[in-house]
Amino acid sequence: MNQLSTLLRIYTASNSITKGNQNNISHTNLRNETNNNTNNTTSTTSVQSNSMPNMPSPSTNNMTLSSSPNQNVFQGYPLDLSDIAPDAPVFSEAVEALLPNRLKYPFFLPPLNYAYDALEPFIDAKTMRIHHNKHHQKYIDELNLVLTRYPELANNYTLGQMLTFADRLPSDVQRAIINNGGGHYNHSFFWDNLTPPSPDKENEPVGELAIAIENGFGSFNNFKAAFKAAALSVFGSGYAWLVKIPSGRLQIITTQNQITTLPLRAIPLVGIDVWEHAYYLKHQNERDAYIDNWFNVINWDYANDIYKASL
Ligand code: MN3
Repeated sequence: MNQLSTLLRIYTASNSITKGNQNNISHTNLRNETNNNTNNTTSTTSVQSNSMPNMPSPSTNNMTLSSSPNQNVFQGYPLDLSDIAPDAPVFSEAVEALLPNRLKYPFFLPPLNYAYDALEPFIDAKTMRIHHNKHHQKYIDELNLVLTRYPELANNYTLGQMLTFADRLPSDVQRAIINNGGGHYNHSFFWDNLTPPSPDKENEPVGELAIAIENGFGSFNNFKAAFKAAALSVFGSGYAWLVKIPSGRLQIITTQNQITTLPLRAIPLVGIDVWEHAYYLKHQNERDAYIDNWFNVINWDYANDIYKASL
């Protein structure tokens, strides 16, 4: 089965299965792209899906990890990254320069390119402040803490490498790095992928990416409808993404919790955080309205820069 059909199956599956199995199917298929070990993948998802959907709860997940019967499935220390050159890019240098891939330990909260209230009225200042200062910071703190246990890993490999090759991480920290490293990566991207709204024009794709979206989805409106459906389909916490997959095509995918697009080798172009902490203060349970508002503050220039760098 080629990668595209697998990706399509991810999205289709999440629309057609029962609630109880939804997380596992989506996540398992995603990880199966590069990882034959489904036991650990499935257990990661099922553990996380039991946590509160609106809280990062990395400490809770770490505690669950230590009592998991499936934890001893990878190589553990010493690292099984011996064939991976330290600091080697996963994507091209040009693409990685625009993404959080090159971030290295110790990790810090990146400043926003705009004020907390700059996305009003679409995303409110209070949500932005708490989301950035508290939620994102928590992932970073947990990631730095867990990496003190593996200096060789911390000092040699980029965040992008740790997440791309997460199936090879030491088993006792693997889940914590997927959760908290993924949280750092996804949020770092999410902030850069937002921009203050323009008062006098509709926020639409630009440049080469605009053409690629037209070609891939028929029209921007078709893309919006498909993307919104995908974002609504995420059960519990996760993300919807527009990515460029290795074959070169654009694709909409979803990921659970803080799973990134990296295990798929998919380059993120646009991504929406649909954890409840991203919208609950302003929109309460109305994810639908949050998605509509978010479309007004997508940074299409940034998305197009990434796309152009990938060509
Ligand atoms: Mn978030």
